[in-house]
Amino acid sequence: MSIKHPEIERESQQNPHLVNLEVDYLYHLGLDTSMDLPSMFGDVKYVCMGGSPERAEQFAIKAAERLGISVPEEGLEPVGKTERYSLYKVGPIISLSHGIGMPSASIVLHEVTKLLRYAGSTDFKYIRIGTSGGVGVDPGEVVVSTNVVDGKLNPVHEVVELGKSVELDTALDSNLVQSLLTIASESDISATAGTTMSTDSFYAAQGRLDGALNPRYTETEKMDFLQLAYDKGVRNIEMEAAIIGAFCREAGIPAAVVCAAILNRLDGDQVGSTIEELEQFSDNAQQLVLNLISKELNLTD
Ligand code: R2B
Ligand code: URA
Repeated sequence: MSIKHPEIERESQQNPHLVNLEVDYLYHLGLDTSMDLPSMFGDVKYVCMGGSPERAEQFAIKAAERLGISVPEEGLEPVGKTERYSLYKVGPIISLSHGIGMPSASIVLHEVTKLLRYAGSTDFKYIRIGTSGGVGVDPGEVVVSTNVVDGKLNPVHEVVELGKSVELDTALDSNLVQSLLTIASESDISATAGTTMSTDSFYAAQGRLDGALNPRYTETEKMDFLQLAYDKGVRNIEMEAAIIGAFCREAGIPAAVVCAAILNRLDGDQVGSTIEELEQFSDNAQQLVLNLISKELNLTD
């Protein structure tokens, strides 16, 4: 007997091959379509994701507080398996870790999107809440990405499929970006709008001089590049925004990226902030997104 895929039947642009699967195993999440996904996830409206499992849990707890959902003393239980990613469900919010880098983020984007479609969820949005290196932006500042460029400063994410290179548009959802900037302007969270550069490494691709290998560039070339990026509007550098923009655009899901700057790359390469400072930086970005969600859900503080 083949399973029912209501969302896929309705939206012809979705992957038509999935209807041939008896059970779709969302392998990295440890969930599959033999489970009652509609009752587990049918009400989801926001997928909030960041790199680390700890931050996914912290955000889930903060979201529960905002929504007035009590958190058991022993903490929140992740749903599915936690070998690769951690997924928490709090009311209409999924809080999810995506790991480091685009390959890791790409896998979980596919699986969480199939999950929500199988669950029959509608009108959901994806927001990455992450960390980044600021460019001319001080540590603690929240950068709301207006657009995303790759390491060559082009607004594309390049993928290789069947031996051929394909360039995907990384544009984010302008309404969601604008809503976040409006919310930021109404709060005391210090936020900057700017272009985000997404790269495939933390070290050379971000022009660092503190990796294990002898850089192929000089300090002057590094600073010239960072200044060029700044002049073109880049305000932070991280490692996932491009795949989030490209994937969500193709999938028709509104997406935004909100990252705390944890250092200013015009001042150096090392992240020297304390754990407490880093927690505060992440909290700034998380609170901004929670403010947006509270407003959209008409929650009073
Ligand atoms: C920001 O921080 C991580 C690297 O430290 C990476 O996931 C990113 O985008
Ligand atoms: N994450 C990055 O990818 N780069 C930084 O500089 C800081 C966080």
